[in-house]
Amino acid sequence: MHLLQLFMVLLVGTSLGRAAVSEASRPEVNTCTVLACGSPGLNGLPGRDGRDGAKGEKGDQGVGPKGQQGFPGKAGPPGPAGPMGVQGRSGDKGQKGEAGATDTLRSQMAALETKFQALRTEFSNYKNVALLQGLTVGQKTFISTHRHDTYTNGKAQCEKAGGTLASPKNAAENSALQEVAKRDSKFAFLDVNDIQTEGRFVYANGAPVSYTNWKSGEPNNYNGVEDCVIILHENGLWNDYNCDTKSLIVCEF
Ligand SMILES: [Ca+2]
Ligand SMILES: [Ca+2]
Repeated sequence: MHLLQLFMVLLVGTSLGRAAVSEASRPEVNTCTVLACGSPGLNGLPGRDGRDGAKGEKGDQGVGPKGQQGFPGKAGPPGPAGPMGVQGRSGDKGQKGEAGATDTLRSQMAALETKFQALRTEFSNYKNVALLQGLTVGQKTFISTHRHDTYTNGKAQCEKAGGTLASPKNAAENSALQEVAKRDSKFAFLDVNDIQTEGRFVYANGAPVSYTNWKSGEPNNYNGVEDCVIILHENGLWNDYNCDTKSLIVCEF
């Protein structure tokens, strides 16, 4: 008998033996198991806690959802004083604030007062200079321009300066004007003419003359062209004269 055949015989015999035992121990009627058919027992007491296990390995850091921001903590204690800083550059000067209305008016009044005093001083100086060059009689002052010009030009020069050509209204004024003309050694035009009506002498404003000091034989309207008047510096007498013949221009203020 070969080994394989011997092995198969042994394998079959073993199986038959097991089957015979199972058949002989099997109950004939009751087929239920002992546990299934008996009364259930009471639960036993829980066992004692086991010993702590060995420490496990550190787990991976979890990534949970970000929580809400907490409340700010209390202020900490003040820190030590820092080092002294470098002094900064002074700032630009600020604009002047608006003064009250009263202060503004008072300031303007003070400024005007100062300006007025300066103008009065300046005017006084000019007046002194004028008095040195001119001559005052009563409220009237005669001032020579030291220029020789025609009646029309001379009249315009005086009016531009705020005055008129000299026009003495009495003997005192006539003497004063003669004195001014004598300084320039020249006869001077008066603010008198008969341009409008021959022989009817008037002031430049058209009013008839109220005072005259004619030289003997004047006015003669020499050659029919003498419609203006001059005062002779030698004696203060008047003579009708040609308006276009240049004479000394003396203004009165
Ligand atoms: Ca005339
Ligand atoms: Ca004449």
